[in-house]
Amino acid sequence: MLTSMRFSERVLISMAIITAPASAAPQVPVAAPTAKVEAAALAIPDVRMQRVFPRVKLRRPVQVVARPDKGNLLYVVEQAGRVIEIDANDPEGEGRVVLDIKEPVQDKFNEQGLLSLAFHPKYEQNHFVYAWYTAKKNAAKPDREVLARFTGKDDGTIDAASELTLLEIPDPAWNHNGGTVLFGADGFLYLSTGDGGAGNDPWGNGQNLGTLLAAVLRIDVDHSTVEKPYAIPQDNPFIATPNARPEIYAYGLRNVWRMSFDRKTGELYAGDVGQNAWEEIDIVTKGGNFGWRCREGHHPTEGVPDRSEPSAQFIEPIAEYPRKDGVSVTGGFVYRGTGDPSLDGVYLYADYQSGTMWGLRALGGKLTAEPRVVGGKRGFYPASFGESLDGTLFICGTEGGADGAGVIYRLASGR
Ligand SMILES: [Ca+2]
Ligand SMILES: [Ca+2]
Repeated sequence: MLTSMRFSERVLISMAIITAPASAAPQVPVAAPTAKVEAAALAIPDVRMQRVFPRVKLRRPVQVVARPDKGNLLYVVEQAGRVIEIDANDPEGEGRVVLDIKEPVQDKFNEQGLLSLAFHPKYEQNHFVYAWYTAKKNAAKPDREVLARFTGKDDGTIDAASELTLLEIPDPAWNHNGGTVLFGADGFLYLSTGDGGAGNDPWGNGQNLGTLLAAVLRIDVDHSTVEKPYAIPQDNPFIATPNARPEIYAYGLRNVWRMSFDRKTGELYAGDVGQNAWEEIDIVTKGGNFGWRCREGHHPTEGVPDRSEPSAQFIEPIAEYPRKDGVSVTGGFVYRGTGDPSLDGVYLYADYQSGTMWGLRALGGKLTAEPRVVGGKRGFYPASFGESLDGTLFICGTEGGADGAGVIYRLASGR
């Protein structure tokens, strides 16, 4: 493993080579002041957590999302099936419930519930909002995961009766349900599904392109077909592959709980929760196979002898951490706000159980600064990071146990 210092030096050297004109001879060494500036640009600062919205009563908040047309409004997803609206201009406000779908949502086990919410990029015009949740079974339907569209009202609430089901995936086990729903700059909806559950992928979903599980999906929700209430983007990678689901954008992913786009580079960062040994961070690329269940982090798994070695077919993670540092990765965001320049370009992520928070820098799928512990809090269970329209980052979760009080912190550089 390279140390960050050695890695920085290597980057500087390669940059010097790239930026030197072809005709320049002899090569001049990198001047010390330039090296200092570059080293500062690659540094990763400590990150402190500042409690915000203390009067908002939250139970198991699992996501904070910003409304695209009103930068002051943040929506907090509660796992049991409620959405709470918070006005950031009213730091002492109590928030208000704008959606309650506890009735259809199955929230019996810890990984179940209303898991993610995404506003359509043109929400101001169409008032569409998308939810990913585990649903209660009934006489007609089994345990399943549901991607549904709801419609917001002019008063800011979301009409529970407006539900339109876009996708239903039968779920073989209570765990590993993904799941982040979000929109890309391309206007398409992205969804992480999880491998179905149990342990060690007993159904072989990880490497199976014929299932929507263990994947990141990409669909066009602005168009529909006779068969489906959505369309398949023309350049989806497996659209012409026999027996593959055309919705699949990337696969070989065990259970991407949280993923986000770097709003500057467009790269999709995902935290893929590991089995018994390694938690990993991936940069999800179109058509990519991220290795599960042949690989866990940078390591071969047991029981798949023919396919467990490093191979060109598997895209390795950009970072990993072992069990001693945590048990369940919560993927975060690359900071792109303007208020905190030292954090620009740092990808933040955390572990749900240890409460540790890390930062790293990456470019083009490769680390440019090794992960380092930047903060976190013992006894805090970070369920999700969130990003406001201006790029301010938040983190939400519970304190005093996984079922403790729901809290939101704002993140800023410094101790
Ligand atoms: Ca499941
Ligand atoms: Ca992997």
